[in-house]
Amino acid sequence: MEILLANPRGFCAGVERAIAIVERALEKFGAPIYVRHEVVHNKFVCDDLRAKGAVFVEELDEVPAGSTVIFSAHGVSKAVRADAAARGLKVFDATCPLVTKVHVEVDKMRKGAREVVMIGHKGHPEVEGTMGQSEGGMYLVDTVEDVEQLVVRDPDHLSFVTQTTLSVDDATVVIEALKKRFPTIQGPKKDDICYATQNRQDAVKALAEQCDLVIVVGSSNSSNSRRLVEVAIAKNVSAFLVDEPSAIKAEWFHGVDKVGISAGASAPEILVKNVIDKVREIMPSKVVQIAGIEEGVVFAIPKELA
Ligand code: 2E6
Ligand code: F3S
Repeated sequence: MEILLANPRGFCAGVERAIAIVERALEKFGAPIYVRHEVVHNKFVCDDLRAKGAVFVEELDEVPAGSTVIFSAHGVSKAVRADAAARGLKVFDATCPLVTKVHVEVDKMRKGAREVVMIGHKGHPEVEGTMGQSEGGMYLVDTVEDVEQLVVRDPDHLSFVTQTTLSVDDATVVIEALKKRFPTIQGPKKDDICYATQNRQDAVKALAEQCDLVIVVGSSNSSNSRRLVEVAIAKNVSAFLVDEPSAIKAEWFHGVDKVGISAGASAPEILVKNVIDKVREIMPSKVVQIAGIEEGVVFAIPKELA
């Protein structure tokens, strides 16, 4: 069997930065360091940080007064930011700069007296954070059906933003539906899907065309990782999301000549290596790296932690 490795795959610049912020805070201030929500949606990464002294909480009332808290890469609402300040917590913000960019867009739209439609998945922390940049005037849609049922105050003063990790193809369809229903709606040039999401989906599409099976390394709560599985399935190949090598089943490989492996933006390369080892244990295989674009994106960490 042949194992084809997607490129690019795995960590993006926002994830590298978020993990570095937690690690540096631990080195500089010592344990415990509180982190609001999983800093990135990966079990292995969070378990590793937990072992080093990070304490993950969902709400700020779980953080003792005077402590240091880090906001996860997915961002937070203005209310959470204000709550942290009111509690006198020392905050480091690991929100990905590309999520912050969307927050800034929402702010500008609202200041321009426009209501904002967000395209995103209900309940996801990034969606909660971005929707929480304004107290009112925000609507969430996920599907074309949601667009059809949307009731807004003034259809001629409407803008849209998107979650950063949507399926590029699904988002295009929802944006078209929005433009059809609200012809004067304004928005980003295309969408707010980040470079890493776009590149990993493109790489999985290319990979799926050459494989009978695709394995994506990532946790089940990772939106961008789940989208990679969907992209592969849309290319008519079997695809599975695995959090760790033990999730791999020998029966997946019956009649398979080529298996593609990719990883979500929050999945570390060590897990990819362990997954490759597990696949080769089941079926002796040659490993081939598929050529892909070099990303070369780096986001600096806050000066106080540098
Ligand atoms: C922040 C924003 C986007 O579930 P999702 O894909 O959003 O998050 P992770 O942590 O799996 O990936 C990185 C990320 C962080 N993506
Ligand atoms: Fe940021 Fe995109 Fe990664 S929004 S955290 S660069 S997946």
